[in-house]
Amino acid sequence: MIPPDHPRYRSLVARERIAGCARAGVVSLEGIAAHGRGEAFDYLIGERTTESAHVAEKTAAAFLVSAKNPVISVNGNTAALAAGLVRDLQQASGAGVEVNLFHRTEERMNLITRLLEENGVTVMAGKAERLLPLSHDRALCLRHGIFESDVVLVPLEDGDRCQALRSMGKVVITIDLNPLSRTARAASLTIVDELTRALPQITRFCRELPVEQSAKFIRECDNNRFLKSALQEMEANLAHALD
Ligand code: PTJ
Repeated sequence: MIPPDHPRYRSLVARERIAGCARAGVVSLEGIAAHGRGEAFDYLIGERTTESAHVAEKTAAAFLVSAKNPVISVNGNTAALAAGLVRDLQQASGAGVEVNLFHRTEERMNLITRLLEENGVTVMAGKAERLLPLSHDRALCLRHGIFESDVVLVPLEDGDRCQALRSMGKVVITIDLNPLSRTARAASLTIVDELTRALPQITRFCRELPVEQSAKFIRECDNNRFLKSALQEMEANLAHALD
């Protein structure tokens, strides 16, 4: 039991959740490593939503509410940390939710689907086909889901799949604390913020952003600018870390 007055309470609770979900088979062992990398970058960004991430979150909402066929792709880490937040975003944006895994097994697909459904998410069902330009099972997705989507939100994604989705002409939005990752650089829009801070903001903006402002955020979206400003923020934090 983690004492609520521990200075690292939030981080320790998330870590415990990832560990528990790894034991249950929801999170892959690789997912534990991915979480640790995320924690390290969160230290660098100051464990808060920066001004530029805030704009990126508004831009993500603008893309989602303007899309014809938006889909949220959920993996083990996202389901473990944010099943209820995915439900809220699905309700606010009208997006479909597809479970799509890097380390894919039928058992994990079923466990993650169940966890999402227990939290009120409507999960897209059907037979996955090899439709993405990737080798092996990473190519699998639903024809009426990710394959036919025009805008796809892929939090904590692998760089290869992000590039494959871009090559299919989709708007790819990711949430990734590492602004140097291949995913962050390949995406149409990267939100450099922690998953559980970012999702509620995107949900709020899906509900609040006036339609006329959506077009402006989409027009002005510049992924490189978001990445550069995250790196500048980290640089400034490092420069003053021990002041
Ligand atoms: O459940 P599966 O089988 O689909 O596997 C999921 C993982 C996450 C293991 C897989 O997609 C993977 O290997 O991802 P990567 O390539 O490690 O990328 C994950 C990225 O997410 C890294 O750049 C991390 O810094 C970042 N990250 C980790 N946790 C968070 C995060 N970003 C935001 N919020 C987090 N909580």
